Amino acid sequence: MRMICLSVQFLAQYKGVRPLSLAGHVGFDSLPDQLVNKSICQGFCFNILCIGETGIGKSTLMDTLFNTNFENFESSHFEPQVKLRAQTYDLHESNVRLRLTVVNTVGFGDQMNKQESYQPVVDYIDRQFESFLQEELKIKRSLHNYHDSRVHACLYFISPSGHSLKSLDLVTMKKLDSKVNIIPVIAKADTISKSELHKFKIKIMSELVSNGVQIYQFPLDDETVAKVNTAMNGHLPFAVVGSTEEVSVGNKMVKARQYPWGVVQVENESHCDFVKLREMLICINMEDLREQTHTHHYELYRRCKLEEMGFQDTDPECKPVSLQQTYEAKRQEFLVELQKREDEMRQMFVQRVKLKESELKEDERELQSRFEQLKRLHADEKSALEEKKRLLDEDQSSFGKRRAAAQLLQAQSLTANGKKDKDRKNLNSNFFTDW
Ligand SMILES: Nc1nc2c(ncn2[C@@H]2O[C@H](COP(=O)(O)OP(=O)(O)O)[C@@H](O)[C@H]2O)c(=O)[nH]1
Ligand SMILES: [Mg+2]
Repeated sequence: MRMICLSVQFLAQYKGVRPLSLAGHVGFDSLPDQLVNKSICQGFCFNILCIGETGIGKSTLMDTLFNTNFENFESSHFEPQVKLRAQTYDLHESNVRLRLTVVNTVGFGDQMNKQESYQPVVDYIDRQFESFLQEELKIKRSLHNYHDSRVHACLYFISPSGHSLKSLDLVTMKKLDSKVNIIPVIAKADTISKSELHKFKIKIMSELVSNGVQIYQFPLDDETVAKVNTAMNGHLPFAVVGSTEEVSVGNKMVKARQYPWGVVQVENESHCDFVKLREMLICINMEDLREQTHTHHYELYRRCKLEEMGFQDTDPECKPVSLQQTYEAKRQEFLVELQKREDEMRQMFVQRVKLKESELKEDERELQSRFEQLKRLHADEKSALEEKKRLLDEDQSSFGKRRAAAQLLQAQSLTANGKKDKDRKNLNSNFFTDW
């Protein structure tokens, strides 16, 4: 049925293509089988992101869903920031190989600041898109053996409060709904009564709608699964119970959680929605989740990124623009921008030189005036010294004169004294002679 549906779509795409009937067997009806064989050979890849607070039951549900024991690291409630831990496993069922990556949010909801909780998740999803885009843009691409790490499904674990969604739940889902297929689940659904669960589901859905949060809707375009998918869309969010413990019920062992008052069977549809989730996520819609991721979420990321880089499909007059034209236009834009910046830098340089020149001139003027001042000071000091020297010379010559006069006087007085002594001696000798 799906094939018929697809072939009608195929023909509708190519208007003007004439349908022709074949006269006999050609063989291209084996194409679907060729595709199946090729896919089986290549194997499949699926990546699940589990978002929910620590201890809400993420690891247990993953173990229960895939019937195995994944590497589980218990984390504390005191992580300084949210980290995303991705583990990749190789799983085999019959002849089908599945490379499964389980990404866990460690420390989600344990921070005071809500942004610190959702931002690492947003960044992680974008990083996976970015590395795929980078691979696509390479000249030598190796997409056939590229490990596609884009998140195909995001299980968002809601706490079974029975009350309403937390603001962190709404903010996170709103931030992610254009990037990933969100499947909300009510965790530990065995801790909430049946009537409360019913009301809680209605409340959650109405809160999601009123806040414009777009969750993943199981697709209805494939007629073979449209009925079951329609019914399942009405059961969202699935109320799940996880356990890998085997408990004996009747004469068989089943996965269950045992309580003093009874047993909650994980795979019993009247106990919880675990089977619905497994059917929808793995058995029916895994391929659609992968396809939606590529054609919807990745496409949006790619478009925004390429537009940001300046690429466009049409010009303002809606005429198609080739990659070459975009490249030329960008190159021209770049050259104009470069020229503009060069001019700006040149102007800036000239201005700076002018400024420096005027600063230097100012310095020179200042130095000149200081030099003049010092010269004046020096001249003043020189003339003061010369005056002092002149005075000193005068003093010295007057002193010389006075000294000469004094010496003359001294000599005269010495001569005069000598004569007096002689006269006195003569007088004395005359006196004695007379006597
Ligand atoms: N009542 C109940 N307990 C659960 C359920 N799933 C897990 N648990 C328990 O919750 C605890 C934390 O589970 P875990 O899977 O490690 O939580 P995680 O931190 O989100 O990975 C464990 O003790 C589990 O046994 C559930 O569906 N119902
Ligand atoms: Mg865990």
